[in-house]
Amino acid sequence: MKTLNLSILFILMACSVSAQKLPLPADKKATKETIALFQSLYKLLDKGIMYGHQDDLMYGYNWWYQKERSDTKEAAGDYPAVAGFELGHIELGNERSLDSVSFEQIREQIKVHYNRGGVITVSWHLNNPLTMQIKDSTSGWQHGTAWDVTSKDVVESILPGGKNNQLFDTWLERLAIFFTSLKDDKGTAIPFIFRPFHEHSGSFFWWGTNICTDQQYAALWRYTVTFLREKKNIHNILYAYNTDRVTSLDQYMRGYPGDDIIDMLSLDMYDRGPAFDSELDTALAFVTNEATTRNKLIALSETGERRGMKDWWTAVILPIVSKYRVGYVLTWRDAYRTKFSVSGNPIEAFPDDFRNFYASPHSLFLKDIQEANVYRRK
Ligand code: BMA
Repeated sequence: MKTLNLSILFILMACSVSAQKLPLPADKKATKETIALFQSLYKLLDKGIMYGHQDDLMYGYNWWYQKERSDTKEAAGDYPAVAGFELGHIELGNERSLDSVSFEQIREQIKVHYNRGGVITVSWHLNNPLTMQIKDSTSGWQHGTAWDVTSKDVVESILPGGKNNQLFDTWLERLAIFFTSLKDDKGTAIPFIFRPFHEHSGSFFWWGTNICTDQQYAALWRYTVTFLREKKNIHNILYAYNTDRVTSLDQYMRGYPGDDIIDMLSLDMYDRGPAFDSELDTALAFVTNEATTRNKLIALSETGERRGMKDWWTAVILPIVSKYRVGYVLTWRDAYRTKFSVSGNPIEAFPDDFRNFYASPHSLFLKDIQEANVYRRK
């Protein structure tokens, strides 16, 4: 009897230890599907590297919004595990994004990818609310772009007490309306990763390192998340903190808004030449270490190939990223007909190497994560 009791006790202890090991999202009110996504992604950190592609389901090099189409699928035979979407200009009340993609169609494809069991990530190149240059379709306001860094007063101007605080609230309101509309057929809120105010360590967006103070940056984050969580009651979001290339942890953490806000530590680094290998290796070492200590998810949330390199996927990105607990690697958009290529997506240019990346046991595409049932659907 005593032995039996003891063994039951051990089983109970073992269960509670393994349950304790899985951390929870920062939002204490996160929906159960959002908790499931967070914990599934956490577990997948030890399984392999998901492949993500920006706007994969919206357009490709030579097609524009054709349902079921995907450059990734055409190259490798499967959809990416992570589908990226961009919401720039939703704040203006426009029907199309800054990349001319219809928000209605984005909503539709988010749902499609969710139903397939894929992971969704959303970026937001929101305009500059202070330097008003572009016409807003609804209110007549004029705005500059996300890249307009001509003033250092932007963040201060939208925080409480600033002259654009009300305007920023309107923008967040529009964002919230879109987020609230992301539901499946049963009315369940679709969980997704949101990565606003990205690439903080650079100074090419109005929220960049030298354009606002670290305190203002953290306050901007906290204000935004509090607005969505508390005012709008939105609890299906995992928030990704993000920088561009960095050389130290101190630099990476500048302006970090706090563990109660952030779910994922992510990094954007494009390959601009041979120094990339060691730069990425070093940065991933301290970012993944920090994320592990804080029980956060991890991603290389934007990257792109070295120009002209034919085996970048298998010779550079895969070996470096495989050394660390990186959840996903996302390459940027295959901009329709423009071959816009800061990112230069090498899927089309070097499909054989991409197929080798796909064939690697370390890379995870949609079919691999469908098996993981990341939303724990019955
Ligand atoms: C950038 C470029 C831009 C695009 C923006 C948002 O990196 O691809 O052309 O407008 O992302 O998708």
